Amino acid sequence: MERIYIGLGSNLADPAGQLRSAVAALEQLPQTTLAGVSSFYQSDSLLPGQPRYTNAVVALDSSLAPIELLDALQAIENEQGRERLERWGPRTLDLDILLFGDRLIDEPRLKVPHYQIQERAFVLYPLAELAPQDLRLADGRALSDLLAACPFVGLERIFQP
Ligand code: ROI
Repeated sequence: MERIYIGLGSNLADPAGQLRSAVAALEQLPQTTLAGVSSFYQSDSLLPGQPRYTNAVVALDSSLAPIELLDALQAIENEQGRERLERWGPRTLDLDILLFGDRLIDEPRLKVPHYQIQERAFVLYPLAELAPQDLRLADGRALSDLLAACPFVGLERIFQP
């Protein structure tokens, strides 16, 4: 079993409902138990001209292999109507593997820790709700240092619906 953190995001078709459906789907994954769900947060898109996003983080304990989990996450995204029209386009559901135990993964399909984790308040603050205070990423960076360098700006915490 490894502790895995998944970032969830949506900005189309009832984003909070999309996140709740995704949590229910994650709970059904084989060889996996749900260990925690953060609050939901709203924020403007990093790219202009898109609706606001709702984001959250989920903790899983799983014995799935990373690529098996990635395939399962993409299946959930597809089941929830994700259309891959443009790379950074609006989406009904985005599921990102943020951290996977102590692993450093650098494969074409999967880079862990997620490469933009340090820039994204909408990932770091919900992650901090679930992770131990002294968490270090597999690359040695302390979560507390990343939080200190990424102000809680533009985030609106919405209590878990
Ligand atoms: N902006 C926010 N606030 N949340 C996201 O999940 C998100 N995802 C994206 C882009 C378009 C970069 N902006 C985002 O992919």
